[in-house]
Amino acid sequence: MSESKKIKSSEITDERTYLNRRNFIRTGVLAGAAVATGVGYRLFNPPPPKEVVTAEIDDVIRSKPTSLKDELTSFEDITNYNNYYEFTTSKTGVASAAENFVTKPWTVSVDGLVNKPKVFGIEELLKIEQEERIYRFRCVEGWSMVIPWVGFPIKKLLDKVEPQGKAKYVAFQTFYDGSNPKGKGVNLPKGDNGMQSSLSAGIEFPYLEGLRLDEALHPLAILATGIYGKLMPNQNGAPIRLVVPWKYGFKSIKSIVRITLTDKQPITTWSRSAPSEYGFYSNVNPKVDHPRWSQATERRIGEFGRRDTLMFNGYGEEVANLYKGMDLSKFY
Ligand SMILES: Nc1nc2c(c(=O)[nH]1)N[C@H]1C(S)=C(S)[C@@H](COP(=O)(O)O)O[C@H]1N2
Ligand SMILES: [Mo]
Repeated sequence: MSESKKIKSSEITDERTYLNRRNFIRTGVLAGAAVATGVGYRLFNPPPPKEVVTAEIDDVIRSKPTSLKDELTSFEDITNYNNYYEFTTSKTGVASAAENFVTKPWTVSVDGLVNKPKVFGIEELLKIEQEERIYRFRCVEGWSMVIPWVGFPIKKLLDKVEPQGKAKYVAFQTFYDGSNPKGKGVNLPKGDNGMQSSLSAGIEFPYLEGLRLDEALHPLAILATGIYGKLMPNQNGAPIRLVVPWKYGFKSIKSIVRITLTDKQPITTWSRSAPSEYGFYSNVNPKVDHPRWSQATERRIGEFGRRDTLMFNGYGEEVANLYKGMDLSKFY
């Protein structure tokens, strides 16, 4: 039995709002109701997913052995305890639900306030020098992992398109083929990839995220193409996803198809869904509690007991200067 399966549902909080949960129950969507009750959570868990088979990435520049002392979370836990609402809201069910997700061919459009907008094929992005980055990963729900990502600083991609002086923000968008992207609550049939409707997931799709341009240009912010030296498994956001280690996990948007430079703060999925619970910044902060639970401690997957949550997830020395003079309880 993997460590992740030992986690009791009563120990995990859920990113969705109470309001959303009630909607699920009222509309009789089983998956939603299952998560809401806690008991049902286990009841509706699908059988354990098959092991992920994915290709090795060649020529990864290994991170320095000293980069992080924490023990790595196992490949099994990283690939079988996921949040990817387009597929399912059951964390242990994402791996099997995303099994048939087709991520080849794949393109990422980089556009907006740039001098050289371009549609990049994934092959081209995989030719950018790939580095291993071992980062702590902290979900807003109160669990954490240590993940050996493979990827490259977003800056390397943004440099290619030459952001204009007016560009202040970067908006990211996830692939979506599950239902009508325009209509919240429009429950159209599933696409071929096995994604579900916004209605059953409880958040609007396509999933949107954003960063301030200076955050995106920070050397710790990466576009990840793999984990443990292998190409990104579907459930972790194949073929390319964002990783911003000092922010809560929901900022790390998966399966990116579009990156747009803008002069206005972009709409982001979770803050649109529950503005009082999720802000644009979402920096890990043990002193600013979520309205429904404390953020002071966290449960490291694979460990027993809880650890203290670190300011900026332990990356304060590198990133605190990005937020100088900002009241972080206001800009949460
Ligand atoms: N497109 C998309 N990206 C997403 C999510 C999602 O549901 N859809 N979930 C987010 C949340 S809440 C977390 S904690 C991380 C989980 O990443 P992991 O499954 O690789 O650990 O992905 C983030 N990115
Ligand atoms: Mo999360």
